[in-house]
Amino acid sequence: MRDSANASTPRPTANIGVGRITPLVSIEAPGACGSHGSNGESRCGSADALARMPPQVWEKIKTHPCYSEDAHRYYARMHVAVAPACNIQCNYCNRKYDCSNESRPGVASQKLTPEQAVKKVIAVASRIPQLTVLGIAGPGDSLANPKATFDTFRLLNERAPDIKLCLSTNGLALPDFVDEICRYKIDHVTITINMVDPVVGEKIYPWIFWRNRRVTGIDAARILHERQMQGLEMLSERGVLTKINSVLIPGVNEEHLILVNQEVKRRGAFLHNIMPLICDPVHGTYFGIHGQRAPTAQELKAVQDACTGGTTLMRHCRQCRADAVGLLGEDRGGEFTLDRIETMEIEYLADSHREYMNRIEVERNVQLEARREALFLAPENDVENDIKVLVAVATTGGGRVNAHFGNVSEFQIFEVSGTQVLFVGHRRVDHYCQDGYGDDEELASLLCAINDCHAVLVAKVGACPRKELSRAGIEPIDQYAGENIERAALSWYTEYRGRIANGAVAHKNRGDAAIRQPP
Ligand code: CLF
Ligand code: SF4
Repeated sequence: MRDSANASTPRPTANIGVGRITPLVSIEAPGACGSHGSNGESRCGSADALARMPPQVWEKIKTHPCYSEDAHRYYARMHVAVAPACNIQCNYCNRKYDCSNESRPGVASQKLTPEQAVKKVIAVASRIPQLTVLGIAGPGDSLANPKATFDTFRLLNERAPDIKLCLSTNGLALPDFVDEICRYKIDHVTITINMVDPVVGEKIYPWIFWRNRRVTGIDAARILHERQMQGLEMLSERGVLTKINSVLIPGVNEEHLILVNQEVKRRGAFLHNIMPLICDPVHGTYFGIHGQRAPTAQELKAVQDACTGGTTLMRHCRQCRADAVGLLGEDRGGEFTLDRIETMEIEYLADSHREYMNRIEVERNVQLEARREALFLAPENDVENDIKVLVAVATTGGGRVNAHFGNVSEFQIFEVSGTQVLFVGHRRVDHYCQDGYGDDEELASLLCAINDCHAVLVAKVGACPRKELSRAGIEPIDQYAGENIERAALSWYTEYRGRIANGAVAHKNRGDAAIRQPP
C-alpha cells in the first residue's frame, strides 16, 4: 500500500543561518505534536494522549515530519519506489510508473532496485540536510515486496544508521513481518485502514490475493480486516509506533471512520490520518470512472473534528507520491533521477548532518518561544463570547508568514480563538501569478478554496487580488510579513475582536460555508 498526491512546487526551506550551535533539544515538552493552545496543549488533534507521551516516544517522533506536525515545518522525508506489486485491490487505486506529472499516491517516475534506492537516499541526504526519514510507500504495498523492502532498509542501515525508517502497508501481510520490522528497527509503520466492518469494506475492496488464491466479496474484506487488527495489535505490543491512514470516501465510510478511530485507539495506534479521497476519472480508478466524488474540505474537517477524543489526528498529510522527496508539500524528486545521481558527487557526512539539525533546533526553539509568548499575551478568554475563525496563511515553511499571495501552491489553515491557534489542514491552490501576471480564473478558484476563512495572512499581495479578497469577505493581511504564524494570527484576531467590540464590523460565521465550486 502506498501511503498516500502532493503539491509539486518546490518550496524554499526555512532559513537556518549559521548561528550559535546548541545541543539538540526538544522545543516542545514531550507530549507536543505541533503548535499549542494557551494551556500548552499539543495539537495534532486530541491533546491528552500526546500530553502523556513518554520521552522515548518523543525522541522517536520529534524529527519525523509526519508524526510531529511541528517537525514537518523543518524536516524532510523521502520515499523510494522499490515496491511495485500489491496483494489487494482498492477501488481508489491505479498505480502508474514512469509518471512524472501526477501528484498522488501510487505514482512514481522510476522503479528502483534496493541498491539504486540506497544510492538515491545518500544523494538526497548529501543535498538536503533536513532529510530525516526514509519511507517505503509503494507504488504497491511494501510488504507484498518484502525482499526489496527489507533489503533496502538493511543496506541503508549500514550506510546511514541515523536516518529513520518508515513503511506503509495495507496490513494484509503485516502479521507475518512484525519480527522483521523490529529486527531492522523500523520504528514507524503506517497501516491503511478504511473500515472495521467488512460490509463497508466490500464497497472498497473488490479482491485480495490470499494464500495463493484470489478472494472476493465480503470474505476478502473480512480477512483484510482481521489481518489489519492483528498486525496493529502485534506492533503495539512490540512498541512500534503506528499511524493509521484512512481514505474518506463520501457515501461509503465517512461516519464509519469515527468508529475506526475508536477501534484503532483501543489497539494502540499512535496517530490517525484521515485523508480525502482523490478521485478524478483521468486517473482511471474504479471510483473515478464510476463517478464517486471526493469530499469537500469542510466534510473532511467535520469527520476529523468528530474524532476528537479518540486516536490523535494527523492533519498535515500531503498525500505523497511513492517517490516523493523533500519537505511535505514539496516534491524535489526531479532533481534526483538516476541519470542525475550518476553525475553527482555523493558523500553522506553524518557529523555535518547532525550539526545542521542542531541549527534547525535553534530555529525551532525561537519559533516555539514566539508561539508561547503570543499565547501568553492572548486576550483573556471570554468563553461565553469566544468565537472561532479560520485564517489562511501563505508560508514557505519555518513557521513564518513568508509567502507572496500570488506564488503559493497551498495555504495552511489555522483555527483561531481567544485561547489557541490550531493548525487544521492545508488547501492546495494553483498559482495566481502566472509569468508575472495575475490569472483571473485561478483567482476565482483560489477564493473558493479559502472562502470559509475570515482572513488570509501573506507576506505581500497585489492590488487586484486584495480587492477581490475583500469583496469575498476575506481580509487580506500583509502587515505581519516574516512573523511567527501563531503570533501574527493572534494579533490579527485580537484586532478583529476589537473591531467587533466597538461596532466597526459585525462578525459573520463563515465556518459552515461549503466550498463553492469555481465558476
Ligand atoms: Fe512516508 Fe508515510 Fe512514512 Fe511519512 S508519508 S511512509 S509516514 S515518511 Fe506523511 Fe506523505 Fe501523508 Fe504519508 S505526508 S502521505 S502521512
Ligand atoms: Fe495501496 Fe490499495 Fe493501491 Fe494496493 S491497491 S497499492 S493497497 S492503494
